[in-house]
Amino acid sequence: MAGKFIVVEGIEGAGKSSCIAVIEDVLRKNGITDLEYTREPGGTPIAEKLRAILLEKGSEKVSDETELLLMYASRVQLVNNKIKPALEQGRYVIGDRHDLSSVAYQGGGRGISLDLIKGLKRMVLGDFKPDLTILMDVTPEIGLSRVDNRGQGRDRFESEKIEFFTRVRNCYLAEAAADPTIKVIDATRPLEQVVADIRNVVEGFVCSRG
Ligand code: T5A
Repeated sequence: MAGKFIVVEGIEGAGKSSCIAVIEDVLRKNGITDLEYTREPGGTPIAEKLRAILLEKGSEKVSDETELLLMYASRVQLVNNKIKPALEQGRYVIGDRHDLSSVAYQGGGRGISLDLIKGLKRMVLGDFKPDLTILMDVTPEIGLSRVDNRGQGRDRFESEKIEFFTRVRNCYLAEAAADPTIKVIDATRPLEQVVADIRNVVEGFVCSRG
């Protein structure tokens, strides 16, 4: 496709919002100004309804398999109706989470088989994948303390135990070790250092594309 899809991943409070701002800045300074933004779950009217179901702390337990299927239902709506059309027009798309979140959270966190998740992905999205993924890596302790400092309470996922986020983080790191398109940033450090590393990764990506 003519455009490029850059995704930011990480556990809660890893600093994905700050990372997206840096990506945008680097792209604009390189003359890439026609940008599309997405977030997952969500990003289209139907996908946003699924997001509300997924994040609310309701009285009915959401089973792990339902969670996985709703994540992919949301993702397929977003990829088909927003991401692919933008890429076909030659635009850059910056995504707040994508498929790797399902591998890390529903696979690593919930314990659903990674083969099953990757098979489902292939079935509904084929070989579609981001051109670059930036994984903001923090310990769950640091990430959750940042979430709490925002003072907005915790959603259904943020209410999980530390052990859940440790499994999610380990799965993210294992996937990154096996895929050169995933770049890991140590996001436990002060923001200036984190920003400098993100800048280098995105500059390198843009230069490699000419
Ligand atoms: N999910 C999602 C799945 O389980 N499977 C899936 O397939 C998908 C797509 C989405 C939830 O759904 C789950 C994962 C999630 O639990 P969400 O509300 O979109 O829910 O949650 P998050 O994406 O985690 O969003 P957050 O806002 O919680 O995380 P961010 O974006 O990483 O946090 P951010 O950037 O706002 O930073 C948090 C705070 O830390 C500070 C920032 O200023 C901010 O206040 N900060 C730093 N402070 C000090 N030093 C640094 N280096 C800092 N970097 C940031």
